Amino acid sequence: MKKDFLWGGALAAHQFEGGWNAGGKGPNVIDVMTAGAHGVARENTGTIDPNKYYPNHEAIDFYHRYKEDIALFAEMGLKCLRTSISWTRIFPNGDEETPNEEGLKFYDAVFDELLAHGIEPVITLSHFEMPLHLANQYGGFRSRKVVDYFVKFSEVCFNRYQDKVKYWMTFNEINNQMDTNNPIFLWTNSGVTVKPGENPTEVMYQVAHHELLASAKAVIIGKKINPDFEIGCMISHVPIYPYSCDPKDVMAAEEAMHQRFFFSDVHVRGYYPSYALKEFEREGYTIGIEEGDLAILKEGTVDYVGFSYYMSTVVKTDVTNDNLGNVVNGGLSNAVTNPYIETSDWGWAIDPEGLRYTMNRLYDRYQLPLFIVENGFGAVDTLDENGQIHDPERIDYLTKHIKAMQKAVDYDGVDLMGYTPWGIIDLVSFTTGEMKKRYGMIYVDRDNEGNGSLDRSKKDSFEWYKKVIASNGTDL
Ligand code: BGP
Repeated sequence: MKKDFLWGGALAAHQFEGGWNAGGKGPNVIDVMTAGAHGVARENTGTIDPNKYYPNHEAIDFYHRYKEDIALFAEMGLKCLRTSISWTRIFPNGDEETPNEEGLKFYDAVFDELLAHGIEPVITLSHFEMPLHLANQYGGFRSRKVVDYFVKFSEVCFNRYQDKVKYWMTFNEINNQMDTNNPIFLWTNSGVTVKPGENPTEVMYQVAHHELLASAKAVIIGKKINPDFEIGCMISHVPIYPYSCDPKDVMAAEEAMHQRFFFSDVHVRGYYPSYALKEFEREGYTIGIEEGDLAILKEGTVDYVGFSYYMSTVVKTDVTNDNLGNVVNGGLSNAVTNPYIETSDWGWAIDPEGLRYTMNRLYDRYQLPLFIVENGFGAVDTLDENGQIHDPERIDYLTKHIKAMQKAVDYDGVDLMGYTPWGIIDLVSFTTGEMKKRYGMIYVDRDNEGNGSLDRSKKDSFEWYKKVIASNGTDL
């Protein structure tokens, strides 16, 4: 890999910080979500119910242990750490005039600690952490006011951390909400719940317009504050394969891929793709786009394409799948299982070739540097009699994906900035709220009910990844 390749790890504030009401932080949309399990949806309780358990409230308590954790990240040799700034630490309700100084100071301390260890912060501004007040009071990104509040929050962060942070992303996995069958996505991405009688897809596109506008405005302001900033988008990329070479299957996959590309097409190109405009027309969607919006989208395009890659999926014509609302089929009613590949315990298809395929498609389409900002293997880890974790399956998953990534770079010529595997330290799962779905190379003693010492220990993958980074990816 190139000399300055950003080997790192990825996290998100709500999944690992804890301290949900510390330092003046306000509640966000995830703070009202209980724990679910594989196949059991998380409940959105709307307000905090003192009788319920909310896994994100304490998470793994990085808020109080950041020095210890950053020392471990440094020992592993990370060149960068991707995390998010929790919006409600900075604006507890979202619509205040002035930011919360204590929240700003927390990230000063975290970024200083990272930089002191030679670790570059890579920052997502919105990783499912919208202030609850903005969701309840304004209907989240249904409202253009929330566009202004997000832009203000971004501006405050850009100004404050302009000498500490160079790499930014606006919205995490902004395209998740294309799956309107699963209410967790519109809620966590945008603070939106669909009302009876509404067309969920039309609501989603309206909300999407506001987010794309907010992202473009943030990019424009960010570049004025510091022209050296690199500001990217972040999409979840789950490639969709045709089930067979039947041209009907091929076209079904092509059409479904519009879902995957819609957001990045606008982020990168600065205009709505023709297939989306045709869809609005065909379905009779009325999307409120005000004068001047399109010029802003055009001006505020991104510098790089950040994406997550976990799995691939398959579609087949003439199939109707009634198991929607399931993360694995991504809301596609014609999704089927891929007979050629294995899945994780959570049903996620393990497909390293799909990463190379994705990198080629994205690079070909956009001709911008790519950044793999999430990839990983969620699994149950078991302690042996000596309290050690041996995780050969995780090492195997990551090795195969790194090899596929290297092939895309060395053989296909894709320009890649870095690789940050997801959940470098165990954290709360986003989709299920569980602790037992672990991605980390550092184990955290905590279970699904919130019991455990929170002590940290190294898994086998810790030493393995350390060696990978030290050899710049040659010693796998
Ligand atoms: C992505 C999110 C992350 C993360 C990851 C793994 O969708 O950006 O926040 O959690 O997926 O998903 P899960 O935690 O549900 O296994």
